Amino acid sequence: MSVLDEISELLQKGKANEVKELCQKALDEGLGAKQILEEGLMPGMSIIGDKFKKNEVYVPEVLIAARAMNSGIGVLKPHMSESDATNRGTVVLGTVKGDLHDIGKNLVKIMMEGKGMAVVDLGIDVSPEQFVSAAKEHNADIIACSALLTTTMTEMENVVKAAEESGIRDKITIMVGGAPVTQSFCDSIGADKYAPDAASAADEAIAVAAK
Ligand code: B1M
Repeated sequence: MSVLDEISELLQKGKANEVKELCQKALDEGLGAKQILEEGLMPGMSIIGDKFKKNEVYVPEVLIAARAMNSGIGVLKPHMSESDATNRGTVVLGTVKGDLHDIGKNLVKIMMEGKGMAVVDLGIDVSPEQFVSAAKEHNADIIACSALLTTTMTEMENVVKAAEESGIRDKITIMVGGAPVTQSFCDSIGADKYAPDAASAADEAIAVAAK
């Protein structure tokens, strides 16, 4: 079994320490952080997601798998930064109100910081008002919203409305993403940018801030 398959297996079993050690081993063997993420950690989490859907595993198993994924990401993080560039723009980032999923959001943060952006991470369950007030406080270029649930992605429209009501809409780019979010959903709620994954979110953010 390859080290990447082992990482996937151990992540599914929720073995946080072993996942951490194997991610380090894979790096030591010369594998890239991106490859370890995309071919080890993410496939493991995807299998857990499928099992969760079929009721073959339940919330506790998913939580310990998520913890193992986060411990692996922690080891990879220093190797995912492309540069130590100075501030290339400011992003206010969070998972929308009612939504507790943060692994994808954390990856977006890592990728954006890796490109030299300043990221104000508001965490999970972030209300539209919190997004807007943090954007004002930090004079942000971008509000970036993550959602993993079809029931919470609708909160993104409230973020757009809150930005309009507070008078900052013309000065801020609103970016949306997360598994259920699509370009057409982005267009339908009047947001500005959609990104399908963390790396493209960072590319889009750099392009926006450079304008
Ligand atoms: Co949840 N969950 N979950 N869950 N969970 C999903 C999302 C689900 C698809 C599982 C399923 O049924 N197959 C399903 C949603 C169904 C739907 O709405 N269509 C679901 C459900 C139903 C629930 C609960 C309601 C379950 C329950 O309690 N009955 C509950 C809701 C809690 C809440 O939020 N209020 C719940 C709870 C949980 C846990 C707490 C147990 C845990 C979260 C732990 C954590 O995040 N710290 C959890 C997990 C881990 C998952 C799955 C298994 C994995 C999600 C994940 O982290 N993926 C997920 C199934 C799945 O996705 N296969 C599932 C890995 C991550 C890297 O991917 O977040 O998609 P993702 O991020 C991607 C892109 O989407 C993108 O970049 C990343 C990759 O580069 N991206 C952006 C993300 N944000 C972006 C923002 C951007 C741009 C790109 O711009 C701003």
